[in-house]
Amino acid sequence: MSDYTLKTMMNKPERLAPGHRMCAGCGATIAVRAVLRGLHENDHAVIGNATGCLEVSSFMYPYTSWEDSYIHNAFENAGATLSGVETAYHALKKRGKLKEDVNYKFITFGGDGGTYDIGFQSLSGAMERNHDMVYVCYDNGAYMNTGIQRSSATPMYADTTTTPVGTQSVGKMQNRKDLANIIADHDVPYVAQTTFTQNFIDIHKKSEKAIYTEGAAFLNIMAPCPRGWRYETAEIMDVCKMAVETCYWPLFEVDHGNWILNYEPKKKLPIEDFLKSQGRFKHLFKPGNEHLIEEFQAEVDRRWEDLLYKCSK
Ligand SMILES: Cc1ncc(C[n+]2csc(CCOP(=O)(O)OP(=O)(O)O)c2C)c(N)n1
Ligand code: SF4
Ligand SMILES: [Mg+2]
Repeated sequence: MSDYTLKTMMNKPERLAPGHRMCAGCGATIAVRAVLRGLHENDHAVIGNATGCLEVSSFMYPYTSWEDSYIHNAFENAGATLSGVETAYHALKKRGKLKEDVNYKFITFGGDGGTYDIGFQSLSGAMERNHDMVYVCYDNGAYMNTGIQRSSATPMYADTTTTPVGTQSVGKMQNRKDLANIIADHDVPYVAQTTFTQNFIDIHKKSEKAIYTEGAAFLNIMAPCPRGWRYETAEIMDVCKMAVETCYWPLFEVDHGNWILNYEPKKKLPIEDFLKSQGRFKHLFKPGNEHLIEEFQAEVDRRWEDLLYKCSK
């Protein structure tokens, strides 16, 4: 593909049918639809999906929203299942048991809980073995389906049901794990971080690249959840924009070891511009909590400088 304009991309056939039970405006379904637009029209996919909001709401046997083959996985083995399917496919193709002109791609979707935490070992194994597959994490920064519990992707100071803000607590005490960096350290052919911005050009390009790069690829997509983050549904695009403009969620890719920064804000905005859009950070704006925002900013700055350094080499 060379034309990634929204008009062209939106005219592609949908591979996730409407009628599923995700909340209106959920970032997870937006992520899935964008990723699957990266598939060339005549190609097929085998989709793996770890348990989570996306899985329980899009596939309720005998109903499904998925137009492609679909396997529901436990958290722990989402990476392993698709690496097994991919291996079997290539073995059968080699023996001439599958049609030559039919192409399948292998894509796993997992939430942050299923990816950063519970399924991390099978993801790491699949990446290290360099299976020809894409693992997509839709990162909404908590275990949303079971009631907004913190995960290792939850940002510091977020108010969740297991890190509740109160007289004795200012929210989650730890910084979020930087999973894109960790997977890049596996030396896989392609790793990228993206979200919904720039008329979806960034996510569409990276999805196609991830799907058609030979070997293992990992996409980390910030996929906001209006319920857990506590913002009005229609504000999703502003929330994503602020994540990128404050450098909380930088857009970058690591293509065969080459670190590339895809967007550098002309003027990096203060982290307050991202935090104030969401109820989960409301307490940070109470008088006396200014130092918490300063600490948050310092961590964003540290990670941003680290990324600039990697991309400058
Ligand atoms: C091993 C295991 N532990 C716990 C659960 C219960 N459970 C189902 S969905 C879910 C939340 C998943 O969170 P995440 O992966 O971030 O996806 P999200 O719900 O946020 O989309 C949990 C904990 C489970 N199904 N399996
Ligand atoms: S709770 Fe959040 S992640 Fe789950 S379906 Fe609703 S918006 Fe999506
Ligand atoms: Mg989640």
